[in-house]
Amino acid sequence: MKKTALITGITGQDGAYLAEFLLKKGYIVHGIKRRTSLFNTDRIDHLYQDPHIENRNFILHYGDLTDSTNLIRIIQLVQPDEIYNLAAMSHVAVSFETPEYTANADGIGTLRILEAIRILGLEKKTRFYQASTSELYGLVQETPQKETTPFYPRSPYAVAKLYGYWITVNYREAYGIYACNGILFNHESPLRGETFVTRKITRAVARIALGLQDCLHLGNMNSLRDWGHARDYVEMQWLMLQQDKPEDYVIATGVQYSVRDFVNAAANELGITLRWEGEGVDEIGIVESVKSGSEPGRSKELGVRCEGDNPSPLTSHPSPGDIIVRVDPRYFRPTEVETLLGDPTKAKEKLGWTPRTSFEELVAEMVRGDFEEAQKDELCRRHGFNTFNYHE
Ligand code: NDP
Ligand code: GDR
Repeated sequence: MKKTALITGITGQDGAYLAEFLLKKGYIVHGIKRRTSLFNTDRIDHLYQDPHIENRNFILHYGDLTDSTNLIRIIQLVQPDEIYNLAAMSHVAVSFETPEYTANADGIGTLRILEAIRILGLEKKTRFYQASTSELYGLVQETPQKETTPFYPRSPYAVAKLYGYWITVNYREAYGIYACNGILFNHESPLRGETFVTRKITRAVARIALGLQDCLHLGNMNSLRDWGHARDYVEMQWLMLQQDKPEDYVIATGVQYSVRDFVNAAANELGITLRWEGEGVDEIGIVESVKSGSEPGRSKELGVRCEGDNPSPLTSHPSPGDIIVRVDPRYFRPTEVETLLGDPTKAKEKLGWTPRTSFEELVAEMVRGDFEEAQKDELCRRHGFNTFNYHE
């Protein structure tokens, strides 16, 4: 018998990787997508199956975490063996602007699914994964952070996720539901949303290299994160639901870099030179010039010229000294999470966790993806079509 999984947030970064992973494992995958005025299924279009054929193994339903009756109906219809609750308003900075909605979707949304499992009498059948987050640690009480580290959330997003975390624990203890929290640290990929810092950086660096953008505006350059690859992390989400006993796990690489390190690594990939300007830069005493450390062969392979190469007639490579990274306080958060570093020992021991992708490989893959996209935009521009400058 094939297993059936239901993924909320299937149109997001993790939803797309997880759906692909479960389909390869032979699952029938159902997903909940929101109705939007423009198509929002770019990340999963390659999995799409004609709804008119029989025995599909990839099926989408319209739904929303703020709508209980809709969730109950879908769960009743699907009778899932596993539910992965990945849907959320997942942007920390935006949660300060939409705190009530964030609480509703990310906090109460989790309760709605757990209640649906209970109302439908699926407590013994359906296993539940909750997308918890390292943001729960917020103002960190211990470094590195592990499963027993006390929480101190620092944003409406993190506070909503705190509710999601504890209601998952409570339903496990109260009703015997196989329910787990994955406390995942930041994970990125070429599918990452364009307004999260890593993707904003790789996209901007690629566009700057091709003359499509002239400046990357960032907020806190000094915040430290433990960044892994989403493809590696979704496998752990699945593994958590395959154990004898439901438990909560930290998933992290155990290695930490700053936002500034990420910018440098991305610029290095393309062999471009950076200068920094703005508030916060002085804290470490620089307007910094970062000389490319990438091999010339690699830059050539990507089609970007390093400093000193002949200018191509097709691109407007920034000249040395151009300011292309500027710190802009508008991206500072009312309360910031300055540092996060995970201790994944439990996941290593019990789930056999080893992150497969290094920081350098992650950055390289993201830059390459965005460079290919930027090349398409540059082609459009050359043929007289407009391309927008950049997302904030
Ligand atoms: P994304 O922002 O890429 O995806 C979020 C998904 O949730 C999208 O499919 C989005 O739909 C959907 N969604 C948002 N609001 C609702 C709603 N009200 N009802 C139904 N669906 C909704 O996030 P990620 O894939 O990066 O993250 C997946 C989960 O993991 C999230 O819960 C996030 O908070 C959590 N997390 C992420 C980490 C990371 O580093 N990526 C780390 C730790 C936790 P649409 O496409 O229409 O916007
Ligand atoms: P985060 O990710 O808040 O950790 O939440 P994000 O990439 O948004 O920020 C990481 C750090 O970079 C700093 N920063 C900027 N961030 C953004 N978005 N844009 C900027 O211009 C910028 N400049 C500096 C931030 O201040 C922050 O310190 C992500 C989300 O995926 C959550 O859903 C998830 O729970 C956590 O990771 C773990």
